[in-house]
Amino acid sequence: MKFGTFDDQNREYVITRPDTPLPWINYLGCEAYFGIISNTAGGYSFYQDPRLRRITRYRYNNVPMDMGGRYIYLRDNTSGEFWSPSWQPTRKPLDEYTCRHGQGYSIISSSLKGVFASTRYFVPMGENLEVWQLTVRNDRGEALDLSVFSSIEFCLWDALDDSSNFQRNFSTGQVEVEDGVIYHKTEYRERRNHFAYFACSAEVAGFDTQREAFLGAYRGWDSPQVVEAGQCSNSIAYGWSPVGVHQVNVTLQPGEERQVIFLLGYHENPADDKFDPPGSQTINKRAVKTVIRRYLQAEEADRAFAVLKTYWGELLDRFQVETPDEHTNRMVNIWNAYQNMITFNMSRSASYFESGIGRGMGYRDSNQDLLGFVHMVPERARERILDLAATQMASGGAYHQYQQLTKRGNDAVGSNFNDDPLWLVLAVSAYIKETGDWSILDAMVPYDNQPGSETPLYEHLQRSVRYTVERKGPHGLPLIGRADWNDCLNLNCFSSEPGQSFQTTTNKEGKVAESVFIAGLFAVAGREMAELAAARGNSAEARELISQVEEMEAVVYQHGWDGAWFRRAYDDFGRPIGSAQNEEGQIFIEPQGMCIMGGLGLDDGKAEQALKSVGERLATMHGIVLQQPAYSQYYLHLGEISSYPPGYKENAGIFCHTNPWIMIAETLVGHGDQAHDYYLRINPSRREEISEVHRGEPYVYSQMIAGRDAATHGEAKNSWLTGTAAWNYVAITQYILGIQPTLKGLKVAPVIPAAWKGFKSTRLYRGVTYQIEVERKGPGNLTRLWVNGQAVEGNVVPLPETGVKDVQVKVELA
Ligand code: BGC
Ligand code: IFM
Repeated sequence: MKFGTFDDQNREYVITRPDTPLPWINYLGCEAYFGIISNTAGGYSFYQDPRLRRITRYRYNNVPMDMGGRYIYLRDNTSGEFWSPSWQPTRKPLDEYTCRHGQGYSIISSSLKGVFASTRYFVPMGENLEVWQLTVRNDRGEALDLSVFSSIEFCLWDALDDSSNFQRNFSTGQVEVEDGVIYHKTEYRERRNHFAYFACSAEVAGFDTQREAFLGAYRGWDSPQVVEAGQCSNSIAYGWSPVGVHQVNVTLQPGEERQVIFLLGYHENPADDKFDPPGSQTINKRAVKTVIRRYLQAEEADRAFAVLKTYWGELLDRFQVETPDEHTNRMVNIWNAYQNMITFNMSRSASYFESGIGRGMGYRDSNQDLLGFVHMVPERARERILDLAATQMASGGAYHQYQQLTKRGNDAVGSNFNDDPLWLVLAVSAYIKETGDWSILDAMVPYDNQPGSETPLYEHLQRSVRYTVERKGPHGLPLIGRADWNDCLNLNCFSSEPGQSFQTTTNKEGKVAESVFIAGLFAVAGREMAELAAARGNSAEARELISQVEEMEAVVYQHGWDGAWFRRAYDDFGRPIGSAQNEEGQIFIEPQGMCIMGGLGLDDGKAEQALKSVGERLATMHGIVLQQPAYSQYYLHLGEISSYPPGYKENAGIFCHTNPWIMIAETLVGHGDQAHDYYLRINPSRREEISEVHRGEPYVYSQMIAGRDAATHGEAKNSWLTGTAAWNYVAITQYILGIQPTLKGLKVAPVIPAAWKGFKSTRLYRGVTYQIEVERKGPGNLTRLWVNGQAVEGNVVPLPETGVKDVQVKVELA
C-alpha cells in the first residue's frame, strides 16, 4: 500500500493522503538556519544548534502525534467553519490534499469546499529565516469572506531547559509587536544578542502572542478559541508561553487568488552593535527591517526559491546514473544524495527520532557521513575533517561526540570507543581521492582544541592508526574499549547502574575484551594509510603499515575465524562472541562485512564462505539482520545489545548501516546479482509498495528495520539521520556501479546484475565531467576501457590534462 508517489522529474515525493503511518518529514535550510517539517506542517526550527538555539517549540512524544508546527488556519466567515489546510491540527477531512517534499522545501496543498490553499515552506540561501508562501484561491461560484491565521509557538531557546525549568520559564517570556511584526525577545535582557521575528506580508487584522489567549483555556491547537470566534485578541505575552499569530482578512471573488507571505526569522546582533545600547529595554529591530521587507515581496520569495532549486539541482547533477532499475536511479540521483547532505548538516542531532537535545556531532558518524557528501561539497568536507581532527586527543583517541556551536569534544559522553580514531583515516582518504587536494595533510590541526598542540593532519592519521596498534588484547586483537561501531556491544562489564554507564575502563584496569570488527576496520584503514604514505614517497612507512595489517590479518585468521564466518569479539573473560560455541549471537554481520572489505579471506575462500553464512543465517526479505540467534534475555557481560527485545535495534534488528558492507563484500567476490539484490531489499523506494509494513518515509533510509524475531518484522524506525545513507551510496555507486575515485583518477569497475545490459552515468570529478557508458558484452565482471575513443589498460581513467572539461568513458563488461 502506498501513501504517495515519486515525481522524479521534479525530484519530489508527493504524499497524497495526510494520515501517513508516521509523520513523513523533510528538512528546511542547509546553512545555519534549519527546520524540520512534516507532511502535515508539524515540526520546528532552530539556528545552528537544535538544543541551544531552538526557535519554535515542539513536544516529542506528544498525543496526538506530531502536534506543534507551522500551522495556518482558514476560516470561512460566512459559515464560521474553520480548518487547517495542512490537515493537522484540526484534522478536518479535506477534499484534496498533497504534500510535495523536495530538496530543502515542502509544499502542502489542499482544497475544501472550493477553497484551495497551497503553502510553500523554504529557507532562502544565505538567510536566517524561513518563508511560508501561502496562495489561497476561491474555486467556488460565489464570493468568499475568509480569515487566515498563522501560528507558531516560540521555544525559550534552550530546548532542554525549555521543557523542564518551568519555575523560571513561566516568567521569562517576552515579546514586542510593531507594524504587525511579532518579535520574540526572551533572553534579550541579559544577552542582548539574539531574537526571533514573525512577519506577514498583508495588512494584519489582529495578532496574538500569548498562547492561552489564542487557544483558550483547556483547548488545544485543534480548536483555537480565536479562530473559532474569528477575531484575534491582540494579546501580549508576559511570561507563560509566547506564540506568534497573525490574522489576515481576505475577500476573494470567484476564481480570484491571493498570496500571503509569512516570515519566521532569527537575528543575532554583532557584539558591538551601536544601535543597541546596554540598558535599552527594546530590541534593535532596525537590523532586520530590510530583510523582512525584501522577503515579504512575492517576486523576491520566488527568486529565492529559484536560487534554492538551482543550488540543489547543481549538487545532485554532479553524479547522475541511468540504470535499468528505477529504484537505483531514483535513490542515487535524488534521495540518497539528499539524505547524505542532511546527515552532513545534522549528524545525529535533530529528526523525529533524535530530539535535538541528546547528541551533538558524532565523531565516528560524521567521518562516515562524509563518504556520502564529499563529492557534492568538497570545501565543506575539508572544513568538517579539520573540525573533527581538532577534537582528537593527543593519544590518537577521540571524543565520541562534539557540540556544533562550540566545536569542542563533549566530556559528558567521553571517549574510549576504540574504533573511533580509525574512521578519520577513511574520511581523509576519501577526501583526497575525490579532490586530489593533498595540502589537507599539511594543515596544522590541534589536539583537543588546545592552542600550541598543532601538528600536520597527517600526524593525526598516524596517531589514529597507532592508537589501535598500541591497544591490543590477549589474543593480539584490538581492545574494544567501551564499544566499537556497535555502541551496544559493551563487553567490559560496564555497570548498568544509573550514573555508571559512562564509566570508562582501559586495559590497565584489567579490561581485556577485544574486537574482530576493529581488526577488519584496521585492515581497511591501514591499507588506505599505506597508499597515502606511498604516494607521499614514504615507502618505508607504507611497508611498515602493510606489515602491521598483515600481522593483524594473521591474528584474525588464528583467533577471529570461526570455521564458517568471522567471529565478532572476545568478551572480558576471553570467551568468543559471535561463534558457533555461543548459544545465542552466534554470527554477527559487522565482521563479515568489514573483514572482507579489509581484504581478508579473498584469496582462500573464507570471504565466500562467510558470505554464504550471512545468506543462510542472517538474510531476510526485508534486509540482513545484525546477528542470530537474537539474545533472548539480558546479559550483563554483553551490555546494552541484549537490553533490546529480539529483532529490534542492535539485538538482531536489520541495522541498515551494516547491509552495504555486505553488498560491498559481495562485489569483492564478484557477485553482482547478490549485491544488488541486498541493495534492493532495504532500498526505500523499492519498499514504497509496502508502506503499511515499512511505515517510514519511502524516500529515505531508516537506521533500522525490525528483524525476523520481531513482532513487526519489516517495520522501519529512526529515519533520516543514519550512516546507512552514506554507506548505501558508497555501495551502489562505488562498488556495484563501480565508479570509484582513486588517488590516480576515476576507476570504473562495475559488478552489476547479470541481466543488466549496461548503464550510463555523468560524474563531475575534480572539475571534469565524465560521461560514462557501460555495456555488457558477456556475463562476467572483466572490464575493457576506452577513454575518448582510445583503448586504455586497466580500469582507472587517467586524470586528463588541465583545461580538459569533458571526458568520454566507455567500458565493456565481459
Ligand atoms: C542506543 C543505541 C544507539 C547508541 C548510539 C544507545 O543509547 O540505545 O541504539 O546505537 O546509543 O550512541
Ligand atoms: O555505530 C553506531 C552509530 O555511531 C550510532 N548509531 C548506532 C550505530 C550502531 O550502534
